[in-house]
Amino acid sequence: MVNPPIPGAPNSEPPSLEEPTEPRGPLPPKPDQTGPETVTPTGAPTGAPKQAKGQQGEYLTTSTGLRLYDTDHSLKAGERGPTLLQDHHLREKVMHFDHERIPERVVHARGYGAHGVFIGYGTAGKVSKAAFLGDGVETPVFVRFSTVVGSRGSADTVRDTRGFATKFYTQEGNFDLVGNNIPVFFIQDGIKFPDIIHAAKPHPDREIPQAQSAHDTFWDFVSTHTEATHHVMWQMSDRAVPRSYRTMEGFGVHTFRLVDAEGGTSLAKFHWKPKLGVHSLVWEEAQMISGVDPDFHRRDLADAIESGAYPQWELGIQVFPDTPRQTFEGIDLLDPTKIVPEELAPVQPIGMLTLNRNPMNYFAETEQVAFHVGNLVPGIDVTDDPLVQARLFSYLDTQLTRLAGPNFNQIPVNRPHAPVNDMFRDGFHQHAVHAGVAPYRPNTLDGGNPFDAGPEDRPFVEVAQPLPKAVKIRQAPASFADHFTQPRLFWQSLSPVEKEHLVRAFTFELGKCYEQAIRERELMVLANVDPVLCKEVAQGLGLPAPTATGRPKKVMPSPALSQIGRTWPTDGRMIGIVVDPADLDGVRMVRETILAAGMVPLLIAPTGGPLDADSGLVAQRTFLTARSVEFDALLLAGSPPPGQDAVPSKDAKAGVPGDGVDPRVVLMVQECYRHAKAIGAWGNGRAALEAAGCATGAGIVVDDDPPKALGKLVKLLGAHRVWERFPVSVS
Ligand code: HDE
Repeated sequence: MVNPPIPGAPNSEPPSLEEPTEPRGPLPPKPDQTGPETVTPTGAPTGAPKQAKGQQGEYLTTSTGLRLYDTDHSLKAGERGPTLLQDHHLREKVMHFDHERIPERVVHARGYGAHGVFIGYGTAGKVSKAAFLGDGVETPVFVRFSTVVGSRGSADTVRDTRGFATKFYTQEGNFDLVGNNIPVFFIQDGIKFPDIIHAAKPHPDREIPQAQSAHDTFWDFVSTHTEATHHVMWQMSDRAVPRSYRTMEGFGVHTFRLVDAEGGTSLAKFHWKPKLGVHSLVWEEAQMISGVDPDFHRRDLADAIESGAYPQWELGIQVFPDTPRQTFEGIDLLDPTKIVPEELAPVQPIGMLTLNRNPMNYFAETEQVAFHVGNLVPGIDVTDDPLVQARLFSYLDTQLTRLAGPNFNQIPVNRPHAPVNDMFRDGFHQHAVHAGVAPYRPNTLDGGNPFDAGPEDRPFVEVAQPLPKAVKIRQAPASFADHFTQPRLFWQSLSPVEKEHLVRAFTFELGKCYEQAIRERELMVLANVDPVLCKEVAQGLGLPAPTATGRPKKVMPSPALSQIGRTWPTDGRMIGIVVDPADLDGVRMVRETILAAGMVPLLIAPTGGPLDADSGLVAQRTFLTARSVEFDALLLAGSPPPGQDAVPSKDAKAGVPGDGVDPRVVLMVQECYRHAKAIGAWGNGRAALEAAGCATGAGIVVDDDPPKALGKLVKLLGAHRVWERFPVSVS
């Protein structure tokens, strides 16, 4: 189809050649308005449907639909003259651009979302009448993962709590489960939220550090406000540096009240369990990724979904009897700084979440999604946990400013899939054209519509919860006062290597504080958690370890809190392959096996481009663009070059690059080694191991047969890291 000429437009005449960037006539429209075929990180086509690329049609228009012939030049009084105020297109274009940004979220500003589906198992039926939990019921969802403290442009892999917010578009209205990847919170009462966030955000004078808790104001607050201790323990643990959103647990944190079909109630805590297991980065790796690939987590999620490796989480609940005391085994269920160990109340699976579609537009969907803990459905209610009570106010309130007015539920990503009949009218950005004259009740003019739902119509009815005889008071219950028993439970449940990471994290963060008094005060807190933890951190800081002020209660460790010691599926894991051009057959074989197993091979070569004329193999990374932190494991290819031994000479000195081993490969091997990653080699690939000083030891696998070397490597990958490589001093 050829574009019709626009009468009167300057470009309908041949343009003058004097101006270097002359106005250009409209290009012939593209009949197919879809984007390019999508490819996986490996470069293979995914077969995923092409996304629409064009906007509203063939011609560029103004926002009111007027066709434009030129958007590259403003209207001027002559070629060299001033711009005319009359240029309505210039003014509209710049005005709209000036207002493209909306305020970022005050917390959880950096996030990444995906669409998916939730399928109920029906197993929750005996405790909740929520229809979306029914057997085989499919509910569309939108999930947004986030960091808490950093700005929207900060890095993904900072040490922080992660948000895990899910919007279920159920047939009974939207249900939002706005949770985190840590099951407890810093504070017990919502009135302290501004305090903890002000303390965690960058210092107000210089606005540094960005997206970090390693600074004085954070530690000043948490060392004096000891109810934060349990959360701080999790935040200093490996949980706060997840390997991927796909390998993170999620928690509803608060206790919810479930209502069954007969009106019976139970208390419950929600858990998301990732199918791929819970895995983390090591701290040095996380820091390096912040520079090398600040978008590491969002890229990982989008790539996995695009390549069809859909991430999955099972939703589970811990159920407790709804007793007047609202405690379980002595644990106050209204205290959001407490968990109930899974060994005391097992997590019962109730449904499966699958993320299977990337957003088409980041701003429209991920940025504009508005979660709210008050978005509930029949069968799920909130409790009197003072933290969730404050949240019930905050989310609506913040959306008013962030999304500029009260009609944010009309934005496509927020729109319920259930019919809406709300009698709310007008306001900024009203998109509905409401019929009728009587948006009030009672009315006769609209025939009395809409009507109250009767009991058989499944309305949301708050649980008629009897209240204890009480007086108005600004005070927490006595059971909220124990700030150290559960942090100790967490510490004692970790494996030695996880304990060591936790000690290092405390030592690192406190080591970044300027105020000596803050470090000393936090050591006092740690003394009340566990003397070994306190001693180890004190040693790292070069300070004396204080003794506890209280008498520690005995705890029963909860093995479920440790993420180490199990093996997990390896789907979607990245295996870097340092290519040897002399053995492309071996490389091809290994690459195909990796792909067939649902993992992702990344070929690394000295330079980019095809590896040879006819193998079809292409370098995806070069020694310049690759960095070890991108991979979960590393394979070093290499048949012996003609006339040479596969095994390097005995004279090669550990740590000194041998002949022909590029120093960047040596660095890659050394970093993988330091980060406890499995490393494999075949043939002359051994030379790189030798040159890096990593030829032997736990997690180093060598075989002359490439598939065998890969097989051994993948076996190690199931456990995520090779911690046996390093002796652990903390126990
Ligand atoms: Fe939030 N929180 N929060 N929060 N929260 C927000 O809402 C707030 C809390 C959580 O991806 C804000 O839309 C208060 C606990 C997530 O869009 C804001 C309190 C948990 C997200 C807000 C809490 C969370 C938010 C900022 C103390 C875990 C990101 C922007 C009473 C269970 C949602 C927004 C998304 C976002 C307030 C405590 C999770 C300001 C006042 C506890 C995952 O309304």
